[in-house]
Amino acid sequence: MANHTDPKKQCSIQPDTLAMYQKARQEGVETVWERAQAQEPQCGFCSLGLSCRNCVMGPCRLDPFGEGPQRGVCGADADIIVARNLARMIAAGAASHSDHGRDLVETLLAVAEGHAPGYQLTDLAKLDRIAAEYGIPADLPPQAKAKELALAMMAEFGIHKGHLTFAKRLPAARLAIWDRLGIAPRGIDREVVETMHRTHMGVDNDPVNILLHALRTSLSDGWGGSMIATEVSDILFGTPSPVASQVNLGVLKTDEVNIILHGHNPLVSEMIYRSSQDPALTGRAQELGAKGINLVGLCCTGNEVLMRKGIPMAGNHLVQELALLTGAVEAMVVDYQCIMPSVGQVSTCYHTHLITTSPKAKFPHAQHLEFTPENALERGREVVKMAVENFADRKPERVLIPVAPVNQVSGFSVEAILGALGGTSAPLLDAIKAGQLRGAVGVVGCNNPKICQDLGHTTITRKLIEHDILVLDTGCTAVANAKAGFKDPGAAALAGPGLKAICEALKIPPVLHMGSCVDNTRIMHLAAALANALGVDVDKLPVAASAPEWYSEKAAAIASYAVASGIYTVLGVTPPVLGSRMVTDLLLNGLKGVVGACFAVEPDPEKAAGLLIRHVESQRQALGLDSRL
Ligand code: XCC
Ligand code: SF4
Repeated sequence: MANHTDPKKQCSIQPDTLAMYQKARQEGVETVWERAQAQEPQCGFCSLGLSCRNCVMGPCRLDPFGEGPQRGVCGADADIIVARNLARMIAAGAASHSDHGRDLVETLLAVAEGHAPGYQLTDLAKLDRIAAEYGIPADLPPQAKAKELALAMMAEFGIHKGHLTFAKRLPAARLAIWDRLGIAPRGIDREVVETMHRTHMGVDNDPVNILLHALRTSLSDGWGGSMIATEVSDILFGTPSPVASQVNLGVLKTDEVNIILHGHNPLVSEMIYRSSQDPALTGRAQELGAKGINLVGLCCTGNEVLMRKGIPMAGNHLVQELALLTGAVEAMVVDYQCIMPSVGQVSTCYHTHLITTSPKAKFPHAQHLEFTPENALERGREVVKMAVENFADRKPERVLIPVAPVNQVSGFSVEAILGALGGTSAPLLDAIKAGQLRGAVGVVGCNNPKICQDLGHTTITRKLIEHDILVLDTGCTAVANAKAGFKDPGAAALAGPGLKAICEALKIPPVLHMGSCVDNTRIMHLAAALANALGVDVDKLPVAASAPEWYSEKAAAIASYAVASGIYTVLGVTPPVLGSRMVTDLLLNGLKGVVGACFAVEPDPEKAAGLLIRHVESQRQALGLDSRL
């Protein structure tokens, strides 16, 4: 692993990253790669999950070689400590997604009550559909319906009786498995809190019981907090449909005011988008010598506005510092999650304003302009104005925009995919049954400096489409694949003959962008719809998931809800569990007999693609379809 962080080795496969990394070295600006290098060798106890600081009788660490201590001060052994640590990791991820979902629900309520002037109910048909799922009377007018929906969703964050509403999208067989295991999620917050409780010293000391609850916690994210975030975002800002755009650092413009939207929640970025269209502000930009105002995205908030508005994407996780190094960014506006604390420091090396917007997420060297549902419209204007005025301070001699942008098509919501197929999943299933399409794989997740940037995503994706497997991507994978050109409709040429023919007929790329990381729930929703249409449980489908370069606690939650929903998931970075043989064996094998799916870990992306292809083909065989095994 150590070599991956050797700066003499390539840190990325992407020309824009490599060029900007060069500039960082020349200008002496520290980046994530130097800091990763400085951490080597990383702590072996922590890497194995064998350290615990859950109480101050500790911290404790257990000896993986069996010579030193085998129990913490309280008596916890390796199995207990590893299981507790993993459960807390998953809970933190579920909490992050779900708290993001809550912010949207609160805004939905504010809109319904008429005190969120910048926001509106944009997709009323979707409001109708979601309200119907929640059993809200169809004949209510939109505002009243939105209010009922917001209140019903809020109730699901707390104590709730029965299943979370969206879990009913799954086949009954799946819910029966959860009930039998006692892992059907109840309240969204409740499962996270219960994880914190169970992992306190002296509560749950059965590693299997801890891990089952960790799965329940992840399900409260996947079929609760994240899915609510996706669906409410669509109601407020519109359900995505195919849209052409561009990607990589080349989307920044030398002659325009550049504003980067970074983070996760579309509540802020949508308001900035609206203000950037304001003639008074574009006029002021022109007075200062700029041709206009250029909004671009980073990470998942970028995915949100790309999916709905076609805003171009500057890059994924490991590009965030490098984007500032172009010297062409007037403002980076952040909400929360995946924003490196270092961006404030990097922004001070240039004229860039770093602007924070959430009371939950303040940063060093940033200016804080807090957004609420009530003030968002006004605040959006203020932020754009600050960026525009800052154009005067740009130093043209320090600007480097290293590459030309790559074209991409984005915006593949479940509605858009089914719409392209004539309104039902039948044509998709027919293509799978006929073997023209072998199956589908969700390739998702982050960048991680332990891995050459985007190598994992693009290697796996290319192998899958060559094998006639449709790739659905989100998050930072989606950006990686777009940069590699896989989302240009011309990329059909890279696919196997079956997938190629489908893409050409429908004029779609072989890699469909389904959104941000909370939008992994779009993939889950599609999988559930396919399972229902086929009359089988999700774990019988020729589908799989992969997180080749994950770093985040949120990714741990996503992978867990995918597996607990019946989807085999291959990780490219080893989670900190190897200190317990029992936990490792449960994740890699035992879960298969329990939830019908398990994890695999394979750092080599070629081999990981092989595992995914083999899984899809063996699922086909089990369904009685032709198989290339
Ligand atoms: Fe963050 Fe969502 Fe990971 Fe990218 S993929 S590094 S979580 S921005 Ni979500
Ligand atoms: Fe040590 Fe147990 Fe406290 Fe963890 S909970 S720090 S293992 S004493």
